[in-house]
Amino acid sequence: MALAAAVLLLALLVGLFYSWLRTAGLQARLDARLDQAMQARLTARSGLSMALFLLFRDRNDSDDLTEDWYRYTEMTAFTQVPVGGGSFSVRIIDEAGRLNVNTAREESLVYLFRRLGLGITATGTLLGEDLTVDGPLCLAQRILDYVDEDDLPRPFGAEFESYGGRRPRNGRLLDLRELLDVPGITPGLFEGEGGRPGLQDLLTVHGDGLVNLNTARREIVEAVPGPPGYDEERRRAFFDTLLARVPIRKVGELRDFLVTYDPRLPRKYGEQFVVFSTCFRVEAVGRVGEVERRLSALVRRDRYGHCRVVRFAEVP
Ligand SMILES: [Ca+2]
Ligand SMILES: [Ca+2]
Repeated sequence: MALAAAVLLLALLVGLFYSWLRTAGLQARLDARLDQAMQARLTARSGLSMALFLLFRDRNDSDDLTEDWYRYTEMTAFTQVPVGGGSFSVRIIDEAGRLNVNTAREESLVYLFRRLGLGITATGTLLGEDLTVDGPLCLAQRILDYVDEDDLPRPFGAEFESYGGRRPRNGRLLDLRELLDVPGITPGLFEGEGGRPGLQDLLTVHGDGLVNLNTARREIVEAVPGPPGYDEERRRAFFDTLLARVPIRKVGELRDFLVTYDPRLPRKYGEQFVVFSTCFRVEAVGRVGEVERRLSALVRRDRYGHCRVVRFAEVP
C-alpha cells in the first residue's frame, strides 16, 4: 500500500516537474520576445536620432531631394543601418511637399485627385448614391465638408447626416488618419493601392499650406491654384520650364523666374510656394530578430537647424 502511494506521489511529482519545465520554457521565450521588442524600440529611436542629426546639419536656405537628409535616409530602405543586435530604416518626409488639407481649396484637391485617378468609384452604393459620376469631385467635397465648420453639405459632399451617429470633425484636422472617418475613404484609398499613391502620400495637416517646389511631386505643384488664365497647353509648357529649374536654392530665384517667364503673372501666385521647409515627419522602423517596432515623429526645424520633436508616437 505504502509502495503504491509512493509510486503515485513520484508520478505526480514528475508530471508537475514537466509541466513546470513547459511553463518555464514558454516564459523564457516570452521574456526573449519582450527583450527583443524593447531593443527594436530603442533601435527605431536610433533611426530618429540619425534623422534629427541630418536635419540639424542641413543649414542652408533651401530643401530639396538631392540633400543628405533625404538621400541618406532613403538609402536605409535598401540598406538597413545595423545597431547592436538589430537594424533600422528611416524616412524623412517633408510636410511642405504635400497639400495641406486644412487650407487647400476645392479646385486643388479636385485637380490632384483627377490627375492621379483617386476617387470613390469602387463603393458605388455606400450612401445609396451613384458615386461613379465623379469620384474625384466626391472625394474632394467630402474631405472639405469634413474639415469645414458648417453642417451644409456640398452637392457631392457629406455632413452630419451621412455619418450615422458620428460627427464630421468640422474643424482643422490634427492627424491625417482622421480622414479614414470620411464615408468612402478606405484604408486602400488612404494608403495607396493599385500602383496609385494614397491620400497619405499627397496630403498633410501640418504647416502653413505653402508648397515646397523642390520636394513636392509634379501633380502637387500643378494642383496649387494658377497660373490664372492659362489653358492646358500653356500650363504644361509653364510647369515643364519651372520644374526643369528644380532644385531652386533661393526664393528670389523663383520670383525672378516667374517675372521673366510671364510679367503678367500675379505676385500672389508665386507666394504660394517656398523652397525651404520647417516641418518634417520622421518614420523609423527598428528590427531585432523577427520583432519590428515603428515610430513616427513630427519635427519642426528653425532657420538655424534647431530641431524640436513636437509629436512622437509608436505606430502599432
Ligand atoms: Ca536644406
Ligand atoms: Ca462641415
